[in-house]
Amino acid sequence: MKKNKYAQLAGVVAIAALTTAFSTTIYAAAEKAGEHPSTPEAELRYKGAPVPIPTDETKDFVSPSAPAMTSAEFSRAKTIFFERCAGCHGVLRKGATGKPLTPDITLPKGTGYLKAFIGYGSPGGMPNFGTSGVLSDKDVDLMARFLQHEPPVPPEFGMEEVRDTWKNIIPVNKRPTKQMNDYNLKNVFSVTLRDSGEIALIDGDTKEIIKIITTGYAVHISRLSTSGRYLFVIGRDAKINLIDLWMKEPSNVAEIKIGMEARSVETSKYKGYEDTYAIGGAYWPPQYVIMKGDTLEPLKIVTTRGMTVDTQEYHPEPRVAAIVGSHEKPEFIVNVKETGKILMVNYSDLENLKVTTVNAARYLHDGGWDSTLRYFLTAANKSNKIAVVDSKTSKLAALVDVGSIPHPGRGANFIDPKYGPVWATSHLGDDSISLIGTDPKGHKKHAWKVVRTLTGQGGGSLFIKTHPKSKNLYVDTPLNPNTKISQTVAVFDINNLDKPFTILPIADWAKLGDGPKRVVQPEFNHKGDEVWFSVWSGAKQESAIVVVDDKTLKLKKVIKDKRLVTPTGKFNVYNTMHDVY
Ligand code: DHE
Repeated sequence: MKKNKYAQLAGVVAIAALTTAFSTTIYAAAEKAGEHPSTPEAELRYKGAPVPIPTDETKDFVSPSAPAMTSAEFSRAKTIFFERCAGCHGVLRKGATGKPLTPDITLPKGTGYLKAFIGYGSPGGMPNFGTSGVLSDKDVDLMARFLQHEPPVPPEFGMEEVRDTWKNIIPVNKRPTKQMNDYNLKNVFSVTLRDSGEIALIDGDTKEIIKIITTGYAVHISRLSTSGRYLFVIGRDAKINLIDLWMKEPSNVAEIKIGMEARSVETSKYKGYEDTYAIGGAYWPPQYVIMKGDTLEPLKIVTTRGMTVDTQEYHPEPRVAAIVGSHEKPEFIVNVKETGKILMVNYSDLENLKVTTVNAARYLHDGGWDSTLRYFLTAANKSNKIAVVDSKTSKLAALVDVGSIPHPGRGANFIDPKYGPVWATSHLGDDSISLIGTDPKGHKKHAWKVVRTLTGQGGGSLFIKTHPKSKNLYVDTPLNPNTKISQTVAVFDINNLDKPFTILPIADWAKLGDGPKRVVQPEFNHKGDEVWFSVWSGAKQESAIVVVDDKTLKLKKVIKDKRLVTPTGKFNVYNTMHDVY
């Protein structure tokens, strides 16, 4: 397995940095000599979008033993921290993707050490904020001093605050009772327009934009209600928009904020509870909120604060990562990132809430179902493991060792010609693709084992996808530092997995101007004969969606429109409703 080139370069840089005095001249010379990788914009964004918490609402603590700071300096440092650092290190700096940065750790290290770290980055993935020019020398110094003070604490967001944000824009009795438009809703796509805080609804048949709908800040993902009528969209500011696809012109019918920062939303999928409940998982405060499925009226808020799975120490900020709706029980399955625990939240009695805690591993992130929709496979990315939860028995089925920093999205299910049904993940930290056996009945020997490891184009992969009707496995690599890799996609032939992969030049096909043009997140149409890719450039640059014919692997259509600002995730209504991937 090749280690991500960026990580290797950063390693050299960090060692150099820690043994050398920290100065702009050194930065400049090293940059010229090509020693310092500058962290690409999209990678910085991936690692942590700005935390949308107003900095004037935090409780601040100035520690007498830490280096002095004026209140103006403290306030600027706080803003920089929320914009650049909190995504990885956590608002309270207890650590997640990034290392813990609480004063018990930072004070003994001192200002010089911290400056070097912030300036040059580290092999563990800390971006080189100084050498890349993202932070000035003055700001690097400011941050090094700030980190030695106690972390500012943002306010809580309980039922009163959540309810205050709730808007039932069009009450249920004023909504249509049947579909009022002619769209083939099963083949509509909801496309995240990350930097414009909107989604584009695109007709998968005509490839025309139906409508652009305003959503939350740095909008993140979409999910569907079981009936396929309601579309739920969550922004990083924890705003959830409920869009009614039955309206003549699909529109927002309700919205709410479930906290100050969030990433995940899901709906109840168990028989008898279709379209009944929705759940949102917040990063800050660390909590999940259960709502009515057709109005978003908040019903129950539950904190995720608690003890970590391994060392059993208290974590004040365990963020909610992926959530899936169980098909086996009236339960939501909730990944708690920093404690490494998976919660099976039973929604059949919200007054006497039953939560089964499944011990997994740190730090839980994204994941999806196996093809039978019984087993949930999810990445514990800092442990380089996939946790497998049996949603029928509410127990951990296995913890499977995979490559470096697994990042499956929802993963990909297919039949390996030799090993039977498998679920696959690609990785951020290396070029491997791990295929895990998922059939404990028919292929017991292979169940919950990595049965095969494919080698892809490189590290920096975020998403992998296939479809029950497809014979192809698509692996993106948007965060690879090499543009030849980040702007293309690898396609494996599922029936001939030993054959080398084919490379599709997706960004070239889009014929765009300058820009990073990262090719991200394959998504199939309803029929399973087309696969859609986003070509993700900067907010002021042209981006596109490229549609490929799955059989021939030929370009079918490029969707370009100046309203398609930074398209990233795409969610086909049918496939998302039914967990087809
Ligand atoms: Fe995501 C899913 C968190 C950055 C695109 N992302 C998820 C999920 C989580 C998560 C917890 C699973 C949700 C679920 O299934 O319920 N993402 C985070 C982060 O914390 C992180 C690393 C940094 C941040 O500050 O947000 C982050 N994510 C990104 C991006 O930069 C991406 C590439 C572009 C964007 O639009 O922001 C991105 N994340 C996505 C997509 C999914 C996702 C497209 C859903 C994939 C799917 O197929 O379901």
